[in-house]
Amino acid sequence: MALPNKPMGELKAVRDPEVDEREVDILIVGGGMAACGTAFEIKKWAGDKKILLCDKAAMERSGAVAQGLSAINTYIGDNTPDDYVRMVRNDLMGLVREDLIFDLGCHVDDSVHLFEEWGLPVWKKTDEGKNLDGKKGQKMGTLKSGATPVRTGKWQIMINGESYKRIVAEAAKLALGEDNIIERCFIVELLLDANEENRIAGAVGFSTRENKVYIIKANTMMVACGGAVNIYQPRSVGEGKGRAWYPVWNAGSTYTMCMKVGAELSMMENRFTPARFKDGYGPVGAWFLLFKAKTLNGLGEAFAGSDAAKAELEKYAPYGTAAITPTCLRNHLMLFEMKEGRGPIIMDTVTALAELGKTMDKKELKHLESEAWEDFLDMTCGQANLWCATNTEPEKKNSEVMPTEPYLLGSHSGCCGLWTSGPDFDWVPDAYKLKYKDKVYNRMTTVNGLFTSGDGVGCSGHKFSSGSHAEGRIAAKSMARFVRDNADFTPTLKQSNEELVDLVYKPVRTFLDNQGFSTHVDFNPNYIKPNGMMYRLMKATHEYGAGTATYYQTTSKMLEVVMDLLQTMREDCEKLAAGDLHELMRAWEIEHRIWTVESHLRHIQYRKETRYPGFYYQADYPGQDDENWFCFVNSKYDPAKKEWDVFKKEYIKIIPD
Ligand code: SFD
Ligand code: AMP
Repeated sequence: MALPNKPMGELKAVRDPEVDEREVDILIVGGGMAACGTAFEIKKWAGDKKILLCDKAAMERSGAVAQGLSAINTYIGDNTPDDYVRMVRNDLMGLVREDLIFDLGCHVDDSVHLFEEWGLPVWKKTDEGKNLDGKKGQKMGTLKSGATPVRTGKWQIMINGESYKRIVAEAAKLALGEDNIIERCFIVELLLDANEENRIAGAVGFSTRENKVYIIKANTMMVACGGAVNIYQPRSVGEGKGRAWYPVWNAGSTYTMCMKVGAELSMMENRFTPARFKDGYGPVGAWFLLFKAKTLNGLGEAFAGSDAAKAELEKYAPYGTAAITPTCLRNHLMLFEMKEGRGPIIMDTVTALAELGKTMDKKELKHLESEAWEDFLDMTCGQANLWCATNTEPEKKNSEVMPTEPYLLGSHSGCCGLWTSGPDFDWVPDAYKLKYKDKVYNRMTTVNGLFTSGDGVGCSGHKFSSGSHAEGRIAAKSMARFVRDNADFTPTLKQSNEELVDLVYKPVRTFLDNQGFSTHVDFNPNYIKPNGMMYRLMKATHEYGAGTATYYQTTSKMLEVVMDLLQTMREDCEKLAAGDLHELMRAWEIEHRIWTVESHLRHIQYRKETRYPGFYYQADYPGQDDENWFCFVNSKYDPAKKEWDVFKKEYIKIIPD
């Protein structure tokens, strides 16, 4: 159940919180697209089991889809799952898990059909080729009944999606039941079983609205807490700070919590450095694909088709020379222009709208202009605000586009995450099947009973909102089977309740014990506030970890420096202090961010090539080295020995070119 908003200010934290103990069969951590998919599906398969979902926020507006979206980027429609695999493989420079992507491609449309059934307006094409948006689209029937969506690219369809997350969350809540949901519950750590090695047994978290610690035992668990944002110094500073493209609340909890219990990570070196409308972070997809806009360099040249650009792309064949240039290489071309002194990069909205307007009457033209605004109002309203604030009418004034600070994610145009099992089909290589007691469980991590989906699953990007939901549903079925097959398991925690409360409330006690040592509550010889730690992390990654400060470039020596800084940060996290519940959440978020960043940079350090130019550059190892590095990079943190291991994992091609 959602607790109401705070009446005034933050709730002060107390030394000894209440303890709420639960024991369930299935625990879902997160309430975003993937977790909503799981919540919607799970009761059908495990209705007799006890299920609980914990979201750190309120599901109606939590996660990446909080502000809504204006497109669904994965809808297979008349395409085939094989082709979907080819597209994802090319965009991610050849290295992906084709079993996971194919499996997703077979199921994703069903989630889109459900969204429409639940009330999401999907744009439709008329027989005359006109676009019908909003309620008008309904006249053409549903996608499921055969209506034609408005395709922007081959895979994307347009929606009126301001309330997308509310619609999806409502269905999830109705299916699971409000009594089985705890909102505003931040999960801090996962807990392994006391009797069985490498077996998940529970999780511990706290309420951000009450002084309460949750200790939850579970037989099986899904962790779908999204990707990692605010790990690098954002381009937005000062009063704009807090604005980012991906959801600022997602702090790498998925990766950190799973890695800390020993789950294997894969491709953590991969990041997504998106090109976005400068300062407002508005996505560019609709402008490139729907409005057919071009980007120009500072000299007004359409640089992407130039000979210099072609020569640059040829270096990265076959990906660079493919019909659709991979996302990282599109960035690479922008950076190339900027470094050559031909910046800034401009989205030519004026020409695009004028071109489209040529065949339109006055009313249609007005509608087109309103669509340009709605694209942002539906998913990144800050960009529309910025346009207002800067007197930008897109039909009269162009806007700047800029590669942003890096994000870590596994569902959009990136592919970092956990190494998980593929489906149990005969065409799936054994190396891609993870077993527990001789049975394969799709989307299970290398920790028995621990599943993930959405941004959590590594090596299979381009799922987007629809694919994350579908993957949550795929994992739900697998979890239901796991819990039935292992019904005799009794989760037993290694730690006492007292030890767990001590862990979660440590920052509160550090604060209470030391707050009198200085006159300013934020500065103290005996503690550091999470805000200060955030600046330390961002400065380190910005300068040494291939942030915007160095045009996304790092070197072996710089990586050594940042590793050293991270080590000190981790030690200093022992002294994090939190005076209220919001700050306690911030303390745990920064802890999660630091671990996630460390895994990212360890992977970059290990992969001695530059696989994703435009996302990052390892200057000591420029270019791709297929001979040595056409493989996944995986890592594992050993919770018992507190040691990291980073290693290669074989890539297996399943779908021919
Ligand atoms: O325009 C804890 N995305 C787009 N997808 C599309 O289909 N179309 C688009 O148009 C897309 N674009 C886009 C997108 C995202 C954003 C922010 C913008 C634009 C501005 C991507 C999708 O949104 C994304 O792929 C999915 O949402 C990923 O799903 P999932 O479930 O993996 O992550 P989530 O939805 O963010 O949910 C995370 C949940 O975890 C909770 N959480 N709960 C408990 N304890 C903790 N410690 C927790 N930490 C996090 C969160 O509250 C949330 O509920 S465009 O750019 O291309
Ligand atoms: P974005 O708004 O950049 O997140 O992109 C939304 C969707 O459009 C994703 O599926 C992208 O892969 C795709 N996309 C964005 N820009 C381009 C482009 N220039 N060419 C092809 N696909 C693109």
